[in-house]
Amino acid sequence: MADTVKNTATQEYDASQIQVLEGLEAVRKRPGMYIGTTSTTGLHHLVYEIVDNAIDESLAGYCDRVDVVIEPGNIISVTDNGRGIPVDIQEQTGKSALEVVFTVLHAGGKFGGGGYKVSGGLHGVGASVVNALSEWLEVNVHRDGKIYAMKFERGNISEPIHVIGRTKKRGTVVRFKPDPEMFDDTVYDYETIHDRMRQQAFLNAGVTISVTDLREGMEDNTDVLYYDGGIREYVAYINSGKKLVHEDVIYLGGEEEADGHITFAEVALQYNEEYHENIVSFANDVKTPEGGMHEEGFKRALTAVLNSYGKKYGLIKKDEDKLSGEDVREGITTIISVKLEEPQFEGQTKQKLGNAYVRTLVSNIVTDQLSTYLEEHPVTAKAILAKAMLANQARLAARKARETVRRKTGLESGQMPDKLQDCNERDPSLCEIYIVEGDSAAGSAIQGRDSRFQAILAMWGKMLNVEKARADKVYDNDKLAPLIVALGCGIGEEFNMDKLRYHKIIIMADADVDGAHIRTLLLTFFFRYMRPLIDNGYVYSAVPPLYKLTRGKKQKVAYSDEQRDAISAEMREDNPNVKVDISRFKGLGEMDPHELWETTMDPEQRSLRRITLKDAIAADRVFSVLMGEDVDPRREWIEENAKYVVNLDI
Ligand code: 28G
Repeated sequence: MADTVKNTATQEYDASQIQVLEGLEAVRKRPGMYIGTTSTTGLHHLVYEIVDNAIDESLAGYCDRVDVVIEPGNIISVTDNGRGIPVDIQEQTGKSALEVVFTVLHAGGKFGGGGYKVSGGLHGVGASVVNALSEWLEVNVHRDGKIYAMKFERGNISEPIHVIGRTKKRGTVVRFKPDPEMFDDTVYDYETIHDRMRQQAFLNAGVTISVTDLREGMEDNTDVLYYDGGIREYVAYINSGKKLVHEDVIYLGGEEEADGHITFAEVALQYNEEYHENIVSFANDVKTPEGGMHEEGFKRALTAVLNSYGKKYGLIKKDEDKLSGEDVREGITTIISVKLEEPQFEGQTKQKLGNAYVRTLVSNIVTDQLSTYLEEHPVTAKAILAKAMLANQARLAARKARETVRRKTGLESGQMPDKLQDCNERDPSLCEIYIVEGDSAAGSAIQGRDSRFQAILAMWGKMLNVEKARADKVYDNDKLAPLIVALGCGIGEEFNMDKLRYHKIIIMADADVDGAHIRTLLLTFFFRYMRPLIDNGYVYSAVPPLYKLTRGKKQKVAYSDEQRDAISAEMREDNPNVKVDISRFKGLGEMDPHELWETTMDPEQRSLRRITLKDAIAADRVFSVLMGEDVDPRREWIEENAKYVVNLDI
């Protein structure tokens, strides 16, 4: 009798499994379709996906603590103190919500009534995808005084739901081990997870998120992230160490209800004394780097409010003194966060918020509350206005300076600078420019290159510190002007990609501290004034070799210590006692033209590192430390981080 019951149960269980298996098999067949990539980025997305579910539970109002642990063996455990995923069998499906969440693709929908279903960077592919891509996953639910457990292997149920004990707590614990069959690399990076958790803690004021690394030797990796002030503290964090135009972070926020749908919007902002704008926006805790309606609403209202304040108090007198959007955003740090029930993500990479009513909502909030704030804080108001009006004047001055530079450098005439040895090819997509630091390296590069498609631009000495300079100074700078003219695409407001003369811009500098310095200065310049070059992947770093190995007449070069050892072993394979001479390349300048061509410039043999700046805020912080006014801390920082700077794209 007991046997019969068990059999029936198993059969039913098998039958319901078939469909589920098909669902999750699809994920294992084409993981990239569900998590974007199976690189380390995808590996980290698994954690974010699970944490997002816990954050959803906090947005629903039932959870205020999330603990993330990296366990030995790169196992991830996430615990929340929410209601616990429901475990009772649902009538329609014959399964528990718990099983559905982990075995049905796109399971989820709105949690509870009136909450926002937050979908992470992957837009809600959810826990089932994590399950499918895990060697094993186990979930414990503390609910109604009991602890329920369920286990899976590669998405298949290995232990159906059962009670394993009693508890006084409530909440959900998910532990999983990413499947090495699915990922290139299954080693987690504490910093990456920590950064993301900090962002989530900023965006969800009042939620405590702890991050702990229990792997051997990682004892120092532990932090508890809690920000009562939410995005106010986020702005203060980004601006920390910068000179401020005003002390207080300005906070504006509110919510709106229409058709039973509730939309929440908040903005925090503070001006610093630098010249670039830093606006970072989110929709449902997902970054929207392409902007969208929330950003549009903010920008529109900011410009309008500052102009009307200026007019009202006689600061802006004439119409031609009217502040532009760029003027009022100079030096601004802003976080915009909106939460809505059905976000529409648009644009090429689905990173732009499309819901038009959000523009009106944000614009109304900013118009009303910022006007009031300025009235109540006249000192801050005057400081912001003064900054924007100065920006306005500087822009006029820059325009004039540009005219002068055009005449001086022949920007218009098409005449190229003396420091450029141009190539013969005219099609930009086939052309490369090497920016070479130092006299002798440039000399070797000029002789060693393939002049059909490779141009060489020599640069000398210390460059202008662009972090501290306005556009007019940049144009007038004698180091940067030749670079601007050679690239042909203009800078800042005038940037025009169609005029770019080379589609590979290759920075060639030594792998030492000075090389790191020049590389960072150039990247700062590109980042601030020619940002699309980086966004489009046109900027590279040359990778010069570190060692030369010689055995008799045979010579090889190595780009790392590991490669040196491997090549050395290979060279003496047939004769272990033979002498392999290993010498270190001290710098690019010491290579003869032929060597430089073979090791660093020949497209058939060289390796190039593409420069990507994924996270504008992170980059901003790196640059700020590097470019700060105090020379000593900067030098120390470069020395400590030279490795990192050399490998900025890693
Ligand atoms: C620890 C790591 C990740 C979660 C909950 C709580 C509920 C839930 C999660 O429900 C199924 C579908 C729509 C209601 C909801 C509990 C309502 C009542 C929940 C998590 C049922 C999902 N009681 N906590 N899912 N919904 N935490 N943490 O995943 O109708 S997921």
